[in-house]
Amino acid sequence: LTQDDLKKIAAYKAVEHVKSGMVLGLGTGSTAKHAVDRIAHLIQQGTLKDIIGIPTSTQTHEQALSLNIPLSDLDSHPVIDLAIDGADEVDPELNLVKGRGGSLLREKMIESASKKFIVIVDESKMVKHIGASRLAMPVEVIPFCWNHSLRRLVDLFTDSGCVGELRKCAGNGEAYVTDNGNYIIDLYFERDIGDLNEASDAILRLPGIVEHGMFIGLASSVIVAGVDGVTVKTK
Ligand code: DER
Repeated sequence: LTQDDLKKIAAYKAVEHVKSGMVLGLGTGSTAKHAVDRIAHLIQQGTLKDIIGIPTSTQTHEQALSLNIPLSDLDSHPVIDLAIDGADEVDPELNLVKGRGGSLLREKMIESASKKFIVIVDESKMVKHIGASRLAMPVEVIPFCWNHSLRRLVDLFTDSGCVGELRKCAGNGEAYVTDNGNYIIDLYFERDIGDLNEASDAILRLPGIVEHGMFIGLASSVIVAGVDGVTVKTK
């Protein structure tokens, strides 16, 4: 079983919770892609009817459009029945780090407006503490004086050995620009950042900061696909 097989298994399991008539939050990333594919297949088969998809990124919008999933947005559907999305990290309390694909802001807007939010991951995403791995914790910032924002973010977490860097596009080394026209500062911590809510509040109080990639208490359940099988974690 490849990692992508595991992602597909978790995605298909989550789509079993989709019922006809639902308004669905459609996630972003390589795992959520499988869920969107599966939903489209079931609509095409006639198994699922009257589905409306709310995409969490332009990337997912394009995928869903090409698969003929009827689409709308949060303005038309302020309450969503079910959102299905991946995550970069999941801790034992089902708190998440998301945003390594750059879509954290729209994902958080849609997933926090969803009655149910099912997270789909392969087992490699499970961690003891989020924000304490070598991997990035993304923060979306306005482009204006981004370096000032970077410095203020790093200063919040000096005790955790924090470094920050402006996310660049792979190809041309230009600053990565989100769907919302903002930049992303990736924060890296050497040590645990402690209470997540305190860290979240401190980050969001800084002027110029739009949103961060910690999804605290948002997930209803997490479907984890591993080589030994699939487990469903609920709070
Ligand atoms: O960037 C994101 O928020 C994605 O959902 C990410 O968290 C998961 O992407 P993956 O399924 O490709 O690992």
